[in-house]
Order: sequence, then structure tokens, then C-alpha cells
Amino acid sequence: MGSIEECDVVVVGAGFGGLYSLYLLRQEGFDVRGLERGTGVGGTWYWNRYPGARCDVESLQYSYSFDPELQQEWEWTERYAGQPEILRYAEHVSDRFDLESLIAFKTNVEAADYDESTSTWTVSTNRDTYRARFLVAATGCLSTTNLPEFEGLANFEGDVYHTGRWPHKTVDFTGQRVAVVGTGSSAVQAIPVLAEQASELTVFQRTPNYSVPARNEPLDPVVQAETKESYDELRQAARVERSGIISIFPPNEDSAKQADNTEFNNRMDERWEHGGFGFYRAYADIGIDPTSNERIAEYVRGQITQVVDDPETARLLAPTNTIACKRPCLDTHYYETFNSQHVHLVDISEGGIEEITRTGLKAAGQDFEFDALVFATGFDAMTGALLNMNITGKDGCTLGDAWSAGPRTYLGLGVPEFPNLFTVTGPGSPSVLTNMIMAIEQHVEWIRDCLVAMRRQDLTTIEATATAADSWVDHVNSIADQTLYPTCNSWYLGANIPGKTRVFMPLIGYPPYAEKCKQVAENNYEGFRLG
Ligand code: N01
Repeated sequence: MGSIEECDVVVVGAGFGGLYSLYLLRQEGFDVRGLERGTGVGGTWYWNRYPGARCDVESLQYSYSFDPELQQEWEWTERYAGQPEILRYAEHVSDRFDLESLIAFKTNVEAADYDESTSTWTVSTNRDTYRARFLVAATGCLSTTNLPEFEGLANFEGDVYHTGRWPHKTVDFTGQRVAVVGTGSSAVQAIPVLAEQASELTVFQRTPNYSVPARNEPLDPVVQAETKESYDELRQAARVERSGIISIFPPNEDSAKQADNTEFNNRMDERWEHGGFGFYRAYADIGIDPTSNERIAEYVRGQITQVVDDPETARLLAPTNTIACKRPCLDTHYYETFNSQHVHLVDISEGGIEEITRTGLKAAGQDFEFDALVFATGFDAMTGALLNMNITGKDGCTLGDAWSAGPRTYLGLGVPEFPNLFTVTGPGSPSVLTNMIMAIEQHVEWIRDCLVAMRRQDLTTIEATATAADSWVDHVNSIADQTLYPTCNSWYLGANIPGKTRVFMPLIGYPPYAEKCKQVAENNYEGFRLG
């Protein structure tokens, strides 16, 4: 039985959200503790060590902006940083600002209970217990892995991996027969690298995904130096851009369906050749007009047909659903990989994985034998990590019960019946639909300002009102309903997890959201009850 530690704030998670929370709250004189289940900092980039793991936001923009010296001194080596480099960056930030001394590692939150009589949270872990006025959940949007309950999985005698829980050692697949289940962003990154090692690589695809080339390359030192010279302008421009990312292509206002063929093809070719998410901003109506969307989808299908030699494989790889209503993928030679003789694609859209056997698996009516199974089956996104903490608020109300019809937050920051709990990039905030680090900075700074304002006014509790949360959830949904996002079975909707309530979780539109948060604070935290 561990000890009970008293502090002002407990921050759960030592990824980018947790590290920045610890830094800012300590700076304001709060006694703050970090709890992290891993043995080191980095969050997403600590766990997702699968071959090929790489951020698909460009490195110069997927980084903290809060400290001018930090952003000047850190040197990125590639256009898109790989996982080892991002993890080194997180470790550097932790060392530079001496954050590790605030964090208890290998510490898993087992329960968090709110005590109304003292207005404090008791956070129980596998080690010590913590009692704090405030609880900040910086637990990440994609941190609870989804490993479906495949029949017979325990019987498999080879090695089993999940991309989101990759072992902390080098895994060498040389000479092995490897299966990959899933074709989302993680698989799209891992498959080309696994194919370099495996003797046979078989990909089991339930739904094909659209992917655009990343065109990763060593970062040009001149580009890096020029960016650093005008970093403040770049960051400021990103904050008023929905994606939080500045592309070399300015966002266009015109419609894809109205473009003439030559203009359309030239524009799409240029963006395809340049690579990156700028492709999806070629026309303003990709996300709202089905005809425009289909025209861009058809362009990508055309590219797949050109790249993939075998017509049947190309047909299977070509998605037919709305483009970009699931999270788009960026790749390095994903489609090309299927031209290798030892890489096979199996369509499991009809029957799924039927069974895992001692020596492999059964799917599409066939038996396959493997040395290793790699599950790239994604995450219980946005709510999984929060619900796993077994949080209980006022009157014994559990977060699981409060969210049985889907997550209900105000601004993705506060939850009615759960006073003094803050969710960093929680459901109902733009989070995964914008540059995550930018979204994290905005949230953590808002929380810092809130706690400072409360201290100044001698207040001890803050709780989102039910009315504010209800109208916020309606607002999030009404914006999503104006787009094509709800037309796919995406993890944005929770549709990837059997039994999860289907509701669109992130908010579309970062700049108005940040403005709204600012106004709420200026109006003395309108929509929150202060006590
Ligand atoms: O997970 P996913 P991911 N049987 O949920 C399939 C971020 N990310 O880890 O589409 C068979 O996208 C599932 O099939 P279907 C990014 O935001 C970022 O790849 O449900 N297959 C799908 O193909 C991304 O969106 C980077 O039919 C099953 C796959 O598994 C998010 O993380 C890199 C199945 C899961 O795809 C999640 O990506 C990587 C079953 N029972 C990830 N269940 C960056 O570069 C699921 N599947 C920043």
C-alpha cells in the first residue's frame, strides 16, 4: 500500500499535453504532480514505436511554440519527423525544463473520486494515492488501443503485436511470414517498412483507405533557418487556420465540381507531387459537397490504378467511400509496396477475420500460416483513456454513466457533475481535427489562466453547467452535420468500436473555437459554475 500525497493539481499523462501542463502550472506556483503509466515521457510517441511510425504533420509545425529558445535550438532532420526523433524532442523538453522530477512513472490511474465535502480529487494508482484540488486529464485522444476480440487469439503460437503498444526493443521480422490486420494510418506507414524485412507480408483489409504521398525528405537547412527566422508569423498564421497547419499552397475558396478538367488535373497533380495534407485543401468544398468530394476521390483512385501493377489488387485498394471523412492517411510508397511479389492483399470486407489459429489465421475462406501477427486496429479514440480512469464525480456519478449516450463536455474542457476536472483536448474540442500540439498549447494555457483567476478570487471549485454542456454538444453535432464527416464509419464517430455510442466527437473549426474559449474566460467563465 503506497502513501497519500497532497498537492494542488494532478496531471495524468506525460505526453505533449501533460508536459506542458506541468511546466505552466509549476511556473505559476502550483504544487503539481504528473502521473504516467509508461517508463518515460512522450505519450503517443512513447507507445507507437512500430516500424515506419512518423508524424504526418511537418516537423517544423508539429512542435511547441511556447518557448522561443526551444523552437530556435531544436534541429529537425526530416520534413516529417519519425517517431524516434519526436520522442527525443519530448525527452529534450522534459530535461530542458526539469519536468521529469515532477512525474511518477509506471503509475497507472486506477480510480479518481471527487469528494464534495473537501472539493478535492483522490487519485488512486497502482502505487501511491494522490489528493489534489484539481485533476487535469492529459491522457491523449488516441492512447487506448483497440484489439478486437478475435476468436482463438490466445492460441496463436507466434508473436503478436499491436502498432499502438509496440515493444520497447528492436523487432526484426527478417525471414518471417508476417500478417498485418488493418489499413489505417498506422498500417499505411508500417506496411512498406515491414515489407522490407518480411519474407512474406500479407495485409488483411476490411476497408480500403485513401492515402496521399507524404514525400518525406531530409529537411533543407535553408528552409529550417528561414522558418526559424519568421517562426512567430508562422505560428500566428497557423492559429487562424482550421487545420492549424500552414501549407505552401494557400487554402482555396473555389469548388472542385465547377473546375474545368485541365485546371482540376493540374491543381491535383501539383499537390499530389508536393505531398502532404495540402492535397485535401485544393478545393474548399471537399468536405461538404458530395460531387466535389467524389471528383477528388476519383482522382486518388486514378493514382492508385497507375501505381499498382495488378488490376485486381488496384481495384481492392481503391476506396469507394467519401474521401477525408475518415482521417486521411499520408504514406511513403504504400501503394507501390503491393507491386512486390512477396506482398499480398486479402480482402476481408465480407467475413472479417474468421478465427486466429495456432499457426496463423482463417479469413476469406482460407487458412494462412504466419510467424507474426501485427494488429494495426486502431484505438478507442477520444473517450477510451478517460473512461479507463474510472472517474467518479458528484453524488457517485461515474463518467461512464454520464457519457453513456456519448461524451458530454463543455468546450471539451469541463464536464458537468465533475467539478475541478479538466480534459486536455477532450471530446468536443477540435483536437484531432487540427494540429495537436497547437490545440494542446491553447487548452493548457486556458486551464492555467483559469486556475490563476480562481486563486486570485479565492475560489475553490469550477464545474461546467449541464445547460452549457448540452448546448455545446448540440453545437458540435450541428457543425458536423453540415459536412460529410458523419457519412463514414470513422473513429471520430466511435464507429470502430463495437457497441460504442455513435456520435461525432471532435469539433470542426479551430479558430472560432479558440475565440469562444477566450470569450468564456473574459466573461468570468460563462457556462461554468464557480464556487
Ligand atoms: O487506426 P484506424 P490507426 N477486423 O482506426 C481495421 C492517428 N495516427 O492506428 O476501416 C479487421 O485508423 C480497420 O478497418 P475498418 C491518426 O489520427 C497518426 O491506423 O474499420 N480489421 C482499419 O483499417 C489515425 O487516424 C499517425 O474497416 C479491423 C484499421 O484496422 C489514428 O491514429 C500515424 C478490425 C484501424 O485503422 C488511428 O490510426 C498513425 C477487425 N475487427 C496513426 N478492427 C501520424 O502520422 C479494426 N480493423 C500522425
